[in-house]
Amino acid sequence: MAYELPNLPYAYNALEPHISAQTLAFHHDKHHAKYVNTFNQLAPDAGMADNPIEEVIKATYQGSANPGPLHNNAAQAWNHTFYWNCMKPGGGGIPTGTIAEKINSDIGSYQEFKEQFTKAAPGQFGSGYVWLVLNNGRLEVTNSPNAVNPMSMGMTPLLTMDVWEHAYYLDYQNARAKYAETFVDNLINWDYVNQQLAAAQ
Ligand code: MN3
Repeated sequence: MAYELPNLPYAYNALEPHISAQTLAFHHDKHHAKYVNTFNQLAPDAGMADNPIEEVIKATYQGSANPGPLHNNAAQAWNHTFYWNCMKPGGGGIPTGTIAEKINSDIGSYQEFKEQFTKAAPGQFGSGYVWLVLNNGRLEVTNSPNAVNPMSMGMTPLLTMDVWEHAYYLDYQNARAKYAETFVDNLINWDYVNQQLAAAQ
């Protein structure tokens, strides 16, 4: 039961001018495809070809920032599928629905969420991700190195932003903070985040 590379949920140019078609084509067709292929090559040797990918991610996490190739490629396969769904054309800005109320009650305000999320991006040294997670029922903004996914620590991911350079360098060069601000203002698919929150509660 191989993990399949999903199609992007929108056209390559759908997120322009914020993320270019060139970035999405390289990111999905080359980077994400490679992680999926490598995961599918490694899983059978580890006797995990038939396990759900979330199980592989949690079972192979050793509390390390770099738990090894099976973990890294499983997590990267999952993380990218999740990241594509966390964005949409015309997204971002102040959310509606349950997530809006929960941001206000757990984080304080949308402005405070935006501040924490955009600060976490340059705060992640090297490659990694910024996340909005459910941790013991409360929303938290967190970041992680390399491929690490908060599900390995028992949290539920609700939203992620890839802050590996391949996610933004063609469009923003070294300006990771500008990419993060654009992500929050113009790209977040709050409908999808609301779905993740509903599924988790
Ligand atoms: Mn990436």
